[in-house]
Amino acid sequence: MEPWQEIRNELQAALGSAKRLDEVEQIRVRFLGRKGKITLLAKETGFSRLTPEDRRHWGSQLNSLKRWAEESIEQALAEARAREAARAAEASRARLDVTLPGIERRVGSLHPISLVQMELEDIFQGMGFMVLTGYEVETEYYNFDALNIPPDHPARDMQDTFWLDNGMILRTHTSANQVRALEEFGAPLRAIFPGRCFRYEAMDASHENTFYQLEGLLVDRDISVANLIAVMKALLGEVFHREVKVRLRPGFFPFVEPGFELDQQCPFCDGVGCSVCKQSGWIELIPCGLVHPKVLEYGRVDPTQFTGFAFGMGLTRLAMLKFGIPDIRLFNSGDLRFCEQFPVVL
Ligand code: FA5
Repeated sequence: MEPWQEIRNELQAALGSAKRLDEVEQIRVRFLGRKGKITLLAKETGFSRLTPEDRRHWGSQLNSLKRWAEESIEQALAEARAREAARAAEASRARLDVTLPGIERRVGSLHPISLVQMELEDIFQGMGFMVLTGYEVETEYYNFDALNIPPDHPARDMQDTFWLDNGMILRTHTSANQVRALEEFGAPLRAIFPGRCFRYEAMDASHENTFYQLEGLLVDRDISVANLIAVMKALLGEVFHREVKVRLRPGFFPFVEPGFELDQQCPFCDGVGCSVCKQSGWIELIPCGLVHPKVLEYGRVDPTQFTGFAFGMGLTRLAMLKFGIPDIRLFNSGDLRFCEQFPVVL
């Protein structure tokens, strides 16, 4: 066998069994180093003693052997390097560095309106009320007509309405659920309707065009104003964690008769007078009244057998009072710094 063929076989076998980078490096030195087999073969050939023809033959064989050896070793080195990089990556994945700083997990918080809504739902469910949400996009019928507010009634102007192209409206109040609930469940009935309402209004610190109300409806036999006051007092006592003084003033809403505005003694100054209650000692809180017989009839409930009360509190305004929030526009601002200030209760 020609010597270059022997060296080729030997190098191939050596590379085949070398896996690590340093092993391949050693092979490179063994074959191509200063005293490597290929280098020595070239030196020891004694070209001057060869015939010109043999010299050409040996020269070209030696050159091609050297090129082949260099390429093969280079490729083996690259493969060994890639294998070692993969091994190192695997090892660093498997290693746990307990000195690294932890990854901060941000805990979300509930919107203050959600907090108040959840609290009220709990209180009312404890008094046997069911929770119904209804529809934000409503018909004119349930929002107005079925509540004893016919098209030409001036009370429609009390609530500026967003009209949709298809004749539907964005509900202006949660009272829109009253007749829906009566139709569906009949009497006796205890239900609350928390939800978002919309009014085409100019915005300021206490008026939003998108705000939340929580409506309550209780229909049963022999329900009177005394029942209404008792439920309202129980509710406010739970929300403000103490006994709350209330008073009723006459109020007008076509769907209740008689109608009232329920005021709460100012929880910030105990009725003495402060900036929150504008020195009056009272805060106007919950419009309410006894359900108008016509509304019961629209809901297919016999007004000679049943009476009821209804109230429609501003959930957004209640949240302002409870948390001392000075500007209603903060609620819809989407500013996380605002939401993060409220305790997470789950
Ligand atoms: C009503 O919407 C009646 N449906 C309430 C009612 C229900 C009366 C059942 C009788 C029986 P009023 O328009 O006053 O009433 O609104 C009720 C509450 O919603 C207000 O007291 C206030 O807290 C809140 N509210 C009304 N308009 C806005 C507004 N633009 N921004 C924030 N809160 C508002």
